[in-house]
Amino acid sequence: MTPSSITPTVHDVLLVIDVQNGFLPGGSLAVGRGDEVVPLINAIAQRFRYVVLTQDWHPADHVSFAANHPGTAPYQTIALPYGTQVLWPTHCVQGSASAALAPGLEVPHAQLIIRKGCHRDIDSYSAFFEADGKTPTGLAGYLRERGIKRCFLAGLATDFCVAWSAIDARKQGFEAVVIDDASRGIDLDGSLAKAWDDMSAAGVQRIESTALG
Ligand code: VGL
Ligand code: ZN
Repeated sequence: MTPSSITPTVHDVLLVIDVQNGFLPGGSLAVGRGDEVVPLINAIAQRFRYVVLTQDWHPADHVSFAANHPGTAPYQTIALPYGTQVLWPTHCVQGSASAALAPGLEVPHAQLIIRKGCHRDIDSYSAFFEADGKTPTGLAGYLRERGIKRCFLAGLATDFCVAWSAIDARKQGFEAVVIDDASRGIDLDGSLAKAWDDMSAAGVQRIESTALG
């Protein structure tokens, strides 16, 4: 099968990762050209019967916010019990405008929204597991009960929440396909290239949206 002939079936899901105001231009953790994914995702989503959205959804005292660690600055890293954590600008606080889905996102047939990063002491880039690698969000069970075999992923940011979700999808036994042109990365100290290396090693496929027939 050539890459230009992928037709989504009832065993496929589109995971739309964190297309939220906080990650768009003007947001506190803006991803460069993040707004460009919105019209593309709106179009791609029409091809999928099953669409799941995710929202980064942090309490104000979340451990990933530099503001909650006196003497630190955004984008530096600290050691936490579950591993190294990048400290971020305050973003996507539960119920805030930053946490709202992008106003232009139009995916009315999406049936599930997964909110993640809800616990104060642990971050969650992945739609499947929190950053300890073992606390599940429930998404894997939901997808299995729906007979899903393959996850297509798009959204923000390629090198954090999209990559971690795609790799965890593989760990949970799903095929995983990242739609590159419908995603944008933060690229912190080479994190984008590293994320692609890690995704390739995990068996994640990389396509352009034009490959969806
Ligand atoms: C994300 C950094 C912090 C993401 C979320 O959606 O990729 N990145 N929180
Ligand atoms: Zn976050």
